[in-house]
Amino acid sequence: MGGTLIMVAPTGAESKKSDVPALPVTLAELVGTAKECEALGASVVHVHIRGADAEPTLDLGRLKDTVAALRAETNLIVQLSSGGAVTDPESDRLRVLEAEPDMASCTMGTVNFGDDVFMNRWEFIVELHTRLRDARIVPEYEIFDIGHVASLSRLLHKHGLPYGGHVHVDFVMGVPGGMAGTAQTLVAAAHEVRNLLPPDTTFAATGIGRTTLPVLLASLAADGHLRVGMEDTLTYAKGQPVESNMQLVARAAGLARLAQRPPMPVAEARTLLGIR
Ligand code: KMH
Ligand code: ZN
Repeated sequence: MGGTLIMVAPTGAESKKSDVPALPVTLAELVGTAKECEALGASVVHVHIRGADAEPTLDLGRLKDTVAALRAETNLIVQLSSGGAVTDPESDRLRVLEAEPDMASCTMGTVNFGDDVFMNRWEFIVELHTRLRDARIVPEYEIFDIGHVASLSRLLHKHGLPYGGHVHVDFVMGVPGGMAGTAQTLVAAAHEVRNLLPPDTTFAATGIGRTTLPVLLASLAADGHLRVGMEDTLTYAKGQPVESNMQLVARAAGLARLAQRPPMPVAEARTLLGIR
């Protein structure tokens, strides 16, 4: 077993700043958070941005400024969310690639998302996968349900490998409407990856809310990587709100060391993922 790639997802599109004051929503807050998380062992930052009103936005100018600032102030791999918020139109989600990040997310199917629907039509997935390759951006395929692994297998067989040739997936577990955030489900999803995807495919995992710790521990044990952050987790322990993204990255890095799989340096993560 090698080191652990730790990705931080600091903001997301679902929580309101008024409900969660520690959520980084300004560019300064995001960059400051990213720097501190890098120092604690993160190698990738998964970015959703907010507008001046602190609401989620896919404004291209702001996205470009964000990528530039993260590149200037950190050495992190910059991954933009192409998922945005559930209300974002497909055209805006595709335009995210014009901000030229190192990576972008690519969700592998439609899923109920709490009371909402996170829509990802097949034609949209094909378009996003193709544009990512044309733009030389490495995808992170987001897997909200086990069937999404089979969809990814179909995508790769019909439309070819992504830019760089390496396949990396992220299990987003415990979303109400998606796969459960349990060790058993993670093992089943990892089996599907081994059965259906190229042999060197890597996976990371995150568990939403109270599934955070079981998913983190199961992924470490199953040779997976980790995503942590306030996009997914707002409670550190029962009755104890998360204070910062750094608190979550520090916990993940400590557990990774305990598992004899210490945080992977950024340069190693770039090589693993095939980032240009
Ligand atoms: N905010 C969710 C609707 C992604 O970043 O690509 C979608 C999401 C996945 O967070
Ligand atoms: Zn996201």
